[in-house]
Amino acid sequence: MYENIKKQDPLLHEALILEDQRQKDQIRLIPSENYTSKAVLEASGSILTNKYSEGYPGKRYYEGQEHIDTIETLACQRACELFKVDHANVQPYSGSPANLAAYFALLEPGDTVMGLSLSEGGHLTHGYKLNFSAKFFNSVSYQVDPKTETIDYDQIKALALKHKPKLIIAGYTAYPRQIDFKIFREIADLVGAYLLADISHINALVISGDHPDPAPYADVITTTTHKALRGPRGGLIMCKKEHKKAIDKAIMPGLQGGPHNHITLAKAIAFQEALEPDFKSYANQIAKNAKALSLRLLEKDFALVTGGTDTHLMILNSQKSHKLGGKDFAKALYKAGLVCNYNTVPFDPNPPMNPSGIRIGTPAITTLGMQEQDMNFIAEIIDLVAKNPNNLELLEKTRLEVLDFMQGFQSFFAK
Ligand code: DSN
Repeated sequence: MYENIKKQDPLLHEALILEDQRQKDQIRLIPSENYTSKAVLEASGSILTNKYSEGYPGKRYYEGQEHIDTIETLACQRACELFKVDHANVQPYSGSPANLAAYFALLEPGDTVMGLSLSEGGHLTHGYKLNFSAKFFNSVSYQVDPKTETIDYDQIKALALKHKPKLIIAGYTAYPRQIDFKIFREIADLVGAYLLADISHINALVISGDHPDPAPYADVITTTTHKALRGPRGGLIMCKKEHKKAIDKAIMPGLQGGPHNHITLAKAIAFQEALEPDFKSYANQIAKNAKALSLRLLEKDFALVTGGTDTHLMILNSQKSHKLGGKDFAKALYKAGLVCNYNTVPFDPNPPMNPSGIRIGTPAITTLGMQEQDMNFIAEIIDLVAKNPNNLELLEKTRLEVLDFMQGFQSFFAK
């Protein structure tokens, strides 16, 4: 594998091979990560990286676009079919540029935007103080209900009436419950705001029907194309037809230059994969696995933010359940062969670099074929590590057990 890199640059080749093996050996629970198909990988590494294509199909500034136009047009058509939207722009380099383009298309600098605060599960681009979304716009953050830790629609309505935002953002990075896009639409209409649904995390669940669909309600929908959707690293922006012109203009020339054609090809391939019936079974299984894992963890007295999950992810407040900070917990889990990220919990007294919890999710392990019964093993390991985070001998013994367990899930890589 990677023979040309090996010949040309052995140092980098070694790092690449080690990472390849790591992804096969460990139980990867970071909810935004996954394993793409070989076709998506091939497309991402294809010769399309050699071509410049500023503009849109039929309207480019460079010659030699006949094949690129075919690919981009197909990618857009497949995205529209997949998410049942009027218009799709497949050029955003990732989720953050897609969100920035939505802002540029709908707002003027200084306008008020309302999103969930970062520490409760919102994204940086939803109004975090150090991000463009708060530097160029007036950011008013809503928070979850302190008791239930769930979205507080009454609070959002009250804040909207007070601050009259021009844009309300629904969709999160670290929130384990379903979003009611209909209520968001009603609140937005009450104050004349646009509604942006960022479905980066729940993209696959929206496709399978395991999460409510924002398409009937949102003006603009953004998503990354990786995560549960299992495409290449990239972004996608979709909208109602009345916003088509503004969205396309915001991406190019507003924000980006040449689209990454190799990634457009990979997106088109991933969208077709997601249109196949077995994608729905995969997404259903993500939700079933998350539910099973959450129930096992609750039986073991873990404190789950909101009391559980009905999506693909959950947040464990390890500070509360085990007096163990999220960073120390994640590092101990890593030594035992489980990979997750540390995460703030609602109203966290601790800072993001050393927060009170961890975030875990099931997309990647579901791609490998794990099912509900496999969640028992994972819950046992998480429990063992939470109780013995400093027992290096035990963590190493556990890592070897995880390695052995993972041998049962290697057939995906042979496909
Ligand atoms: N950084 C991504 C995640 O891990 O959820 C969100 O952009």
